[in-house]
Amino acid sequence: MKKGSASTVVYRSDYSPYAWQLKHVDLRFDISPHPTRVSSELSMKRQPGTASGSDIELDGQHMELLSIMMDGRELKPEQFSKDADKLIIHDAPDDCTLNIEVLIKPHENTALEGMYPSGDFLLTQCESQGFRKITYFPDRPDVMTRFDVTLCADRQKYPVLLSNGNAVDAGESDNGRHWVRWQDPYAKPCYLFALVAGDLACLEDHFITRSGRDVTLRVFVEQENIDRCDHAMQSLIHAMKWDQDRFDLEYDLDIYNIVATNDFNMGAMENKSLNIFNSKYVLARPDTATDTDYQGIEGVIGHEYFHNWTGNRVTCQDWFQLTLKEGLTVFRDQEFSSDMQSRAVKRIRDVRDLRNRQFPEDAGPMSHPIRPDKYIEINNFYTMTVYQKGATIIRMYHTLLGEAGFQKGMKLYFERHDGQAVSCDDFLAAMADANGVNLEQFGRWYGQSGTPEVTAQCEYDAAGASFILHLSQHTPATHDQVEKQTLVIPFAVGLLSASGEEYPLQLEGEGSTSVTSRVLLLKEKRQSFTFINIPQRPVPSLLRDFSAPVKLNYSYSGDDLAVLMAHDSDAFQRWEAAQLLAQREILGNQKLHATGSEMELSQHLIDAFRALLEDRDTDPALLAEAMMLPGEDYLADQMDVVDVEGIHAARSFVKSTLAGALRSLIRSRYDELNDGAPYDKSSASMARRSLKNICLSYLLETDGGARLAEVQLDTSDNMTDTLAALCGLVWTDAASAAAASQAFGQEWKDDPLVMDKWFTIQAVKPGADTVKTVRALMKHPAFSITNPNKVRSLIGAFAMSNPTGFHARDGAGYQFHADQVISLDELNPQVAARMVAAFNQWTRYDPARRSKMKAELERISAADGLSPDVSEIVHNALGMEKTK
Ligand code: 0A1
Ligand code: ZN
Repeated sequence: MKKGSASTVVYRSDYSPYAWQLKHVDLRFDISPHPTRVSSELSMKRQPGTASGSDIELDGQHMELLSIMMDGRELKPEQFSKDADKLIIHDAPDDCTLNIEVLIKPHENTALEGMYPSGDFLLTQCESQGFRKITYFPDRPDVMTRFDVTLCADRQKYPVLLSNGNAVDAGESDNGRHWVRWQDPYAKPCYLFALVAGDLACLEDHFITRSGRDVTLRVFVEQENIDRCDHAMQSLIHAMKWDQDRFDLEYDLDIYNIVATNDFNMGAMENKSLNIFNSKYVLARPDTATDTDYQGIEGVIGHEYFHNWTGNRVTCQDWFQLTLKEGLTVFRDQEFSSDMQSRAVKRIRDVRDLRNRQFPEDAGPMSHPIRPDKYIEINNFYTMTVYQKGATIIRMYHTLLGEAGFQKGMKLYFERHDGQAVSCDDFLAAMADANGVNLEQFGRWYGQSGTPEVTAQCEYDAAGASFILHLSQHTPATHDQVEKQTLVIPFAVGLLSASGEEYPLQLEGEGSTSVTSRVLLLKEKRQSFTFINIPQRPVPSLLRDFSAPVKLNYSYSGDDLAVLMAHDSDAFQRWEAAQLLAQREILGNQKLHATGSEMELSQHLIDAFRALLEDRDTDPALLAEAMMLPGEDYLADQMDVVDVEGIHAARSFVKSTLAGALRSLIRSRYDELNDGAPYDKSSASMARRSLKNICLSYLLETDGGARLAEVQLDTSDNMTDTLAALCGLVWTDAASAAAASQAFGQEWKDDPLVMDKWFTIQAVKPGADTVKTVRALMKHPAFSITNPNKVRSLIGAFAMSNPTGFHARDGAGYQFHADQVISLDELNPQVAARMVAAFNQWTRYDPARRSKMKAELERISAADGLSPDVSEIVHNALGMEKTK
């Protein structure tokens, strides 16, 4: 599919309401593989008091207009005008009915937006602006209406016909065709519309809501996958119950359908009562899916379900408000996963993700506030910033107001806005009004981009037994915004004695307290907090639980970190201390490597890791997180000019030296965890597997490690253990790696999701040669450039998760990647735009790499007919040089 029309900038400040009310829409789809005929009936009424004239403006792209009627009469050519994006009907009466017929060609749609094929079935994806590729319509989230939908198709080829709401009627028609009529009683914007037509199998279950509604739950998949739906179904049931218990929110229809597809641009989509999922977030069987997959399914099923209230019942006024539904719903899914699994482990993973991916985004060419002020292509704004940073802003409301205050705010938000399309300001107002607090300054988080830096300094007065914490904040200028304001930063702290006891935190002027953790509010540029009755110089535990999305500047001593790692009552802080120790060690060695000196490992880190390995009290999943060294990208982010090879060499050195020094301890922990117990998916078992496999990854750095991995590979009864062993063999270049990898590829050649893993293992193997493997794998029969999962697992993994491969000195990685972006853009601009972002950090590298990346960006930018999606990102990336 050829891309859209010319790039125009859309500004948040230009918002104005739609001039018409859409009272009702009736749609009929005559589905056939080639053109599908879409007939619509729109009942329109002019909004009283709107200034605009009597034109009705509808969006529409890539379709053939067959006919338009107004109030039963065919429109004459002079009564409407049409271009590549819009249909304008002139001089419409204040109340009118439009009947429009169009033809669309789902089978030519490779962009996977609008209506498109997947395997033998057909489906739609409308968020954010895909409905305009289905029929002419006011395609904006603030136009909400009730949809009646009739689907008509060949019964044999498309026995299952699904849309939103309730199936109210069905029947047979001529030529072996049948039809089903769906009615959604809730008004919704068109981005929540969906249809699915195909021969799908389904798993069915029920959930009785708190008030007694019996909801039929169905998970639809291609026939061969019917044995992989149980976990998704259980996750859905858990999510429905959790939302009642924790948020007092109940499901509002009698049907909840989920459909899994192999062809999807994103993770999943919350269409009203007809969620459509990337099969990666539905299908799981112990032998095909890892523990991470199982957890991902639970999280994404929860996320889409939670959207039913935060997104669907209350939606966004315009796409600038995307974080209204996404930040809030990510917060809700994070809380759900925390309540289902380990809260501390979930928090660590979320923070790691934010730091590794959102912080660089916010410091790069696509930097934007969680509520952006302008965009060219809205699809480029489904970002880590809008989603993950957005969720941390919601988490800060929660920290400031407490669970009860937060829930009071949510209640008022729904009381005020159920059934409406609203803004982030409305959410803030509900939180503020429900709690009688002023959140005006807090609201700046919505409009300010960049990662704030908080600098801490400590002063201890032994004579007065007081401890002063000086805090200051500064947000560096970003590509999109130079002037920055002072924010409200909730800063959680604790104070520990040298032996690890936590002191009660009494601020000067306050009465005594037993509280040992508290949240300070940093609202000014600088503020000092004096704690009294602190008998010894304490070890400060700062920014506990990562209470705000900031970078903390504080130089803990090695001894301080050892105290925090061993004793902090906040598990997140113990992990953080371990990470800081490891980070220092790796970056110190990178410097040695850069000057050609011998690398060395301090006893500090060895002792710290020994303590982790000897710890039999802590959750093994937490220990595993602590043993995971900071990633190369995160380390790169700590440097002014990234030293690709140096970071890799230093990190590898630290890992293998630790492995050598602690080998027998690691081995005994591995043996103890590798107890031959059959697989189960409980959190406790997952935790044990995660520690076991981290131990294996260290043992693979030592003699005999490969043998252990080979045995694990042979005896494994689950994909987590299998993949850990295979990755280990491939990445350490074990003698058996090639044969093991080939056997795996052969065994799973017909399983798309497992093959994605196989592509990724090979794509992220460190080293400048990997680009050749990736190029060769693109010819593998299981690879397809039109399938987003394949593109992400091979090309995306190489460019985003293989620094020594992608940044190979000769520029071969860059050139390969640019070639792929250019050819992908012809097919699927959304995915191409995600891929091109691999170049976004180009100005952070040495001059030779910079000029090679820049040349590739320029080559992409000059490509014929570039989509607005890719062009917006490339344009910003190239603009980065000016700000350096
Ligand atoms: N709203 C979905 C994500 C999503 C966004 C855009 C899509 O197509 C362009 C598809 C899905 C969610 O947050 O899960
Ligand atoms: Zn979402």
